[in-house]
Parts: sequence; structure tokens; C-alpha cells
Amino acid sequence: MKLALVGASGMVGQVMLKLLEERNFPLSQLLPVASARSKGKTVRFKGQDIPLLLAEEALAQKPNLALFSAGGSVSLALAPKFAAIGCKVIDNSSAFRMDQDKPLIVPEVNLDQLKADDFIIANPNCSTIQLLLALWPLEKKYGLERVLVSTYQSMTGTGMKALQQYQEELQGKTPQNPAYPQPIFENCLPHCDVFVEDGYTKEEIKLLNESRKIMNLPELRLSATAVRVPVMGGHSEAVNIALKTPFELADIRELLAQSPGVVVQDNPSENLYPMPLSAKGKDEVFVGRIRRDFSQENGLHLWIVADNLHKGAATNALQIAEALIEKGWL
Ligand code: 11C
Repeated sequence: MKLALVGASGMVGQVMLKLLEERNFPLSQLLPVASARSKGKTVRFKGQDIPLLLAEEALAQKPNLALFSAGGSVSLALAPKFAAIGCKVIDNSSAFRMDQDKPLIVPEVNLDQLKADDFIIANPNCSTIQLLLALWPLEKKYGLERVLVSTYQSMTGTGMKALQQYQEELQGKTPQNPAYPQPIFENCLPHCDVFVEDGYTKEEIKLLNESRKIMNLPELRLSATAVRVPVMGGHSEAVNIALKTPFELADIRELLAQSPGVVVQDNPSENLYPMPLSAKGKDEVFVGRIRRDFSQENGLHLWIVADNLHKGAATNALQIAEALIEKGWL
């Protein structure tokens, strides 16, 4: 298996490299790809320094699998070229997620939507993935009437430029090339990704549209406010849910505790709840503050935290790749 890693020097790419090693992913050759700016640089993999390649150089090696995390425009330009030579592409950008003919996969939810002849497979947005690991078991057992999501998103979702801005502001400097239009140090920005129609941001629209597609619930009532916070370890989400049918709180805890990829961390008497600091570097999605919302029928509150670079990006992509191998499609 020859694996091209497009965006190998980025934040998600670096986590991909770490996880490829940790999971002992079966590959015979790694082809790390970056832009011409990184020409001459290397990435570290299994104790070796491997030179970064241009996309054309990697294509010439005829990889079987390409993992893309270099942004939407790179994916739009290059993913079809890799697919055209019979290479399976798992794309971490938003470029293809809503294409009707391309699957958008969270393995714990909709692996059944993956087909043998899919060549570009989309990896969902990080905030969607962690949300759905908790929502899907609830949908199956009780039905989702309505979902309200408020996110508290890590700067790592924006990338290295955001961490640079934070560091400069921390040191009292004025950032020369800021990632955000406002200061992020000691601040919260109700602004993730760009503003689109009706006053929403693209991140908020992604949460709605991707959730509908992945769970195959085109009428799902979901609304979100996405907020950037000066945090590193992961994204947090305060989620308010109205279920369609009555529930016992103990059953919800049990259901979530048994759901794949979910860890329940919920013991208020010991101040135990999910936090970005404790989720950092982990592959699971952590759920806590599980409690009834008494203001509405069948109402429930959850607090959901995950490392957006892990389950929100690299882990999910590698799980898809592993599923392709297991099915004999790779
Ligand atoms: C953020 N969720 O935290 C974004 C990062 O559509 O894949 C990933 C953007 C995407 O800003």
C-alpha cells in the first residue's frame, strides 16, 4: 500500500503521521506531499526523515490511498487527479462533503453509506463528528425532535497561524498576519469560518447540513452557534436536545457509555466532566454533564468534548481507511 499524505506538514497532517505509526497502519511506502514552499523539507516517520514531495511527484508513484488535509482549494484541484488513477481519496476538507455522489462518513454512524466504487470519500467537519457520536445512538433509540448546539472551538481548528496569533498577543505584540479578525488572547469570538447567509457562519451551517446527510435525516431540526475560544486541546459543545420519546436518565448514561467511540465522564460530585485539557491527544469523544432539561418535554443537556485533530480529523479519516481495507476495497 502506497499512501500519499497531502498536507503532511500541517497540524492535521502531523497527527496523521503520529496515528499511522501508533495504529501500525499497513503501508509499504509513505508519500508525504506539501506545497512548493516546503520543497527540501522532510517529515519524521518511523524514525526516518522522509522528503516532502510535490503532488505531481506523488501521483507519478501511483499511490493506492491519499489522505488530504491541505484545505478545500487543494482538494478541489488535486483529489480528482488522484481518484482518476484509481487511488482512494479520503478528504478532510469541506470541498466534497455535500456532493450528492460522495459519501460523508463517520464510521460509528454510517459506514453502510460507503460503496466499493467510491473514490473520493469526505471526512466531516470536526465539530460535526464529535456531535454525531453522541446524537446517533439517541436518534436510533428515541428519535431527535430538535437539537441546539453551542460550540467552544479550539484554535487548533484554524491551524498554525492561529497559534502564532495567540502567542504574539500573549507576548503583548500586535500580530503581523493574524488568523482572526479580532484578538483571540483572553477573548471569545462568535465567529468560526466565514459568515454566510442569514447571519450564520459556515461552521454553523456545516453542523446542520453534515448532520442531516450523515444520519440521513434531511428534515433534522438543528441550530448552532459556533464560538472560537483561546484553547488548544479540543472542541467543546454544549448540546440541548429534545427527544421524540420519553427517557430515563440512567438509560441515556448507559446507552452513551456503551456507544462506540464514546466515553462518559460524568461525576459532578468529584468535579469530573470532559475538558479540552483532558481530551487532548485522545481518539475518543467524551460526554458529561448529562442531565434533564426541565424546560421542555423530553429535554436533555449534554457536554461533548473531543480533540478536533484526532477524532475530529485524523482518527476519523484513518478509521475510514481501515474500514476500506477490512472490506477488501483497498
Ligand atoms: C474549525 N471546524 O475549528 C473547523 C476546522 O471544514 O474541515 C475544520 C474546517 C473544516 O475552525
